[in-house]
Amino acid sequence: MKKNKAGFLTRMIHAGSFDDPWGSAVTPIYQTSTFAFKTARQGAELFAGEKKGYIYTRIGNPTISALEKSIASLENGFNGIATASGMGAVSTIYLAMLGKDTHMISTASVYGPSRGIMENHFSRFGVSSSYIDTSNLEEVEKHIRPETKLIYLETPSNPTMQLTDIAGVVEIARRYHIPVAVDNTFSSPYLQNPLDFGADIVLHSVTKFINGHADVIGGIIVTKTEEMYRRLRPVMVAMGFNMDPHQAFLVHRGLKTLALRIDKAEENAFTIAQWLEQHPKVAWVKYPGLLSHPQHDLAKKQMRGFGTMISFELKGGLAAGEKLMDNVHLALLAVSLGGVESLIQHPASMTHSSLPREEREDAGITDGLVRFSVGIENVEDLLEDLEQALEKV
Ligand code: LCS
Repeated sequence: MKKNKAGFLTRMIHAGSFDDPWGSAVTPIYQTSTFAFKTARQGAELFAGEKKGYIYTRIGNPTISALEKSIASLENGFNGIATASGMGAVSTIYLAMLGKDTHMISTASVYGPSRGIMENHFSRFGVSSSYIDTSNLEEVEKHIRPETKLIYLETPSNPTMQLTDIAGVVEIARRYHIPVAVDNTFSSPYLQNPLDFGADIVLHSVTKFINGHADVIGGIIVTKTEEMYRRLRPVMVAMGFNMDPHQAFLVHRGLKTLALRIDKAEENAFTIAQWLEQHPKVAWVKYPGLLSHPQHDLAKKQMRGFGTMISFELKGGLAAGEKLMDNVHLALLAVSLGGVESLIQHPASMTHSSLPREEREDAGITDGLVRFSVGIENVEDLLEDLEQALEKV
């Protein structure tokens, strides 16, 4: 059987692995910075791209390649480009696709620094951007300019849980020949495959669901075509945004239980979202699985599940939210998400604090919004913990 044609779980375990001469069951860690050439001619051929092989770990490494191939298979893409962090993946895409006097359209409520580096740094080099409500397709088309060279989506978005219709945006973008990149961190390849909806590039902070154990920082880009891969990869290599072999080994190990972890955490998240929605002290809950989510139907169409991330606001706003966060004991009060352990945090003062208040509010990130990344603990324990903390509010 061709491994790339197998089911998701089979590919999650086997895709990307290669036949190790010693029969190693998992891809070994090639902890080396450089690779010896057999002859000067072979070295020259590798540099010229005439032969396949490894030269230097910033350019490529077998442990990293195995992870890249494996995630590319799960995203139904051509190949992967692993990076030192999720922000390394974001930066590689911006650098490769944009330049002086070009323009980017992006989802307003993306992860704070994805917007921060554009507005604070790329802007210094003459790149302009429009952060808009990409869930509104008319808005997307309205903001396209002749110099628009990238549409960058995050769906569901961090932390508002807003969805963008990927196929809808792609349909517009194609008419203007603009590539579309999608940050798929919140869904992971298990719940959503943006390339299947026509996107050109998908990226992840593998720090989150793909690694899943809150012990590694990393990122990855997967492209739909070889041409796009050849455009992005040299930028990652030249900028030194590469992943490290040991990092790749850990991420690959975590990846092998991705679906199992998400299934359990999602079951917990569904229960918690419904429970919060009924709670008298809760003003609103955003979870794509709830009928009250404004894009519940789009979630059913575009995603294979509703994920493990919940945003909510208490009736008492920020003061009440702070009281809650100070009193939960089981969920850690910490940023990041997508791990086996539950985490709770306050985007306005933490993950999205780099954005001016006006931009945050525009994007729907209210001061009272609390974000909950649901883990795989016993759901009764998580509920009991939330209940006792809410009693103190
Ligand atoms: N994209 C999304 C959607 C993210 O949530 C993050 C990090 C990144 C990119 C950047 O990835 P990193 O460089 O951290 O691997 N999100 C975080 C969050 O919500 N809390 O802490 C980090």
